[in-house]
Amino acid sequence: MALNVPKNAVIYQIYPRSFRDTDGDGLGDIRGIINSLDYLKELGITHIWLSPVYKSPDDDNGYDIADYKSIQPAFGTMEDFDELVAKARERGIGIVMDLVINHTSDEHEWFRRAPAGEEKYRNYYIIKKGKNGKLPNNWGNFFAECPWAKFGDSEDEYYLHLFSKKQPDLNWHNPDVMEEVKSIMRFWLDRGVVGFRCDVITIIYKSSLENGKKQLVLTGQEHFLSQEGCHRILQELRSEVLEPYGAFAVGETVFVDVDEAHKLCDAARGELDMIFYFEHMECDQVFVKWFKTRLSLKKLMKTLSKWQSELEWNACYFENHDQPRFISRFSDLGSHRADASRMMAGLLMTMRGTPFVYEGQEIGMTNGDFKDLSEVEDIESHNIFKMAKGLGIPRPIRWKMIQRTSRDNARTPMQWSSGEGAGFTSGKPWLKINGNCKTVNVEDELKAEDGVLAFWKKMIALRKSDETLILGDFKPLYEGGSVYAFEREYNGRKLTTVCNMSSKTVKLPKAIRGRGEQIVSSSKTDGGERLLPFEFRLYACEGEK
Ligand code: ISL
Repeated sequence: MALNVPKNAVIYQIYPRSFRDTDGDGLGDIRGIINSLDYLKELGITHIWLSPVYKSPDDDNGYDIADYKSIQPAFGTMEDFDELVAKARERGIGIVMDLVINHTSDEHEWFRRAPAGEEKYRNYYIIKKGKNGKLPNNWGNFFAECPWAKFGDSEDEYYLHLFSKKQPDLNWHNPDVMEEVKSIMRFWLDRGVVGFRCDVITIIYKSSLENGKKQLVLTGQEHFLSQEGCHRILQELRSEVLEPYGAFAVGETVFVDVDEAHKLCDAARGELDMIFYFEHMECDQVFVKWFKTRLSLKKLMKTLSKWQSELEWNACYFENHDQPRFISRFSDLGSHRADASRMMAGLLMTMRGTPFVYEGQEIGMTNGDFKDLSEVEDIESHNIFKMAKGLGIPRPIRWKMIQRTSRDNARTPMQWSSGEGAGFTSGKPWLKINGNCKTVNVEDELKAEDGVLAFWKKMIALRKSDETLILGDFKPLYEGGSVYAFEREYNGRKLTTVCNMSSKTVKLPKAIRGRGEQIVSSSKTDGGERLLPFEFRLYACEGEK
């Protein structure tokens, strides 16, 4: 089986509640996406990955699905969705759905019917008796909750939830669950979607419910992380559902290493097209993501090079709805926001694999400017704040932790203009709009010829048209101080990417001089031996024909 994702794809992630509101309720909607299609076409992207738009009580902003075959009323109707698919297709843009199949919402009909005594639906979930008045096992939970909650009115039965209490885990030992998921996937494929982003896909199969080895995070993971059963499920979904439609799948794979990634992405095994790994998201953390330290450029470069060298094809990303904005991680960003964003565009678009751009990244949006926990909505942030209190961490320190790591940092509304509601909404936005919308917004960027957006457009266009960027192999060239350089090569033609990942002007290292003609620079540079703050350069060497 070959890759189904087109190699020249550039995928744009939309977090619908934060993208564009057209009815004034403060929440983005599908109409807002439809109205933005020309903007996205101009940007040059080929696909939109839609974070969940299904019916949901929104305990985890749609990642708790109450009905997989419906649209959240606040986002619009099924007709709106069909219109989106059709109008996107007219512009050469494919729609990718978020497939959340580790868990449902506790408000899903299956979960509601289970405690009412319907054996069929009880078997859809993982329900277990407690042990002598204690919980069924000692596992951990992603959201720092207890992973077991009382099931229905039962005195001693619990259901497993690796995320919030309102997200009961599905039982993937039950063939009926598999059939339901196939039917859900076909439902959307029949409506014209071209692929899926598979939420926390490597934890769906629990091979036992035994106690786990005690760990600081996620005790029990040896029983649910990357189990053989998960690979079998992916193979079945691929051969029976994705292949007949020629659709692709990108997996969100928590705690994955390179060996596991090979298994998941090896075309011959027929599982996923590519994965989102996390290691490069962890270069500014101490052990867990809530304890942040200075971004280690050394670690970042090493990690990028490792994954780029190891996998022939993979998903490339620096931002999504769960991660702080990447440019905000540079400890010395200072007044170089725009330079850093342009540099990241150059880096992302010249890497090997499918680039994913997260909404707002293309105008250099930064972390939310939250001043207090009351301004943060994310369930994970609130849970961690509570847990840290239990550990005796003083409030100001707890707040600092959340301020820097909260997933809401990337979920602030899209900044369309400097006007009221940032052009996102005419109502009260569901999450505080970043005050920097006065200067960081699409409207102003569209007017700026050498702005951030213009550079992202240029790099996206180059990435889609240049064979070496699309098909070339990858070789790391230089990782020193703040300079990162690598080479892409195809049919003897070589392209060299050089990034200065700091606010200091530095010398172009000797090792990467003479790499051919400079074809792009992100700064107003003389092209000489000095790399300006956060400068990106691309050199081309035609080689022998
Ligand atoms: O970022 C994370 C890992 O450190 C977690 O916050 C995140 O929950 C994890 O990556 C899984 O994410 C996905 O599944 C969650 C949902 O809350 C996230 O938004 C989603 O991307 C549960 O469905």
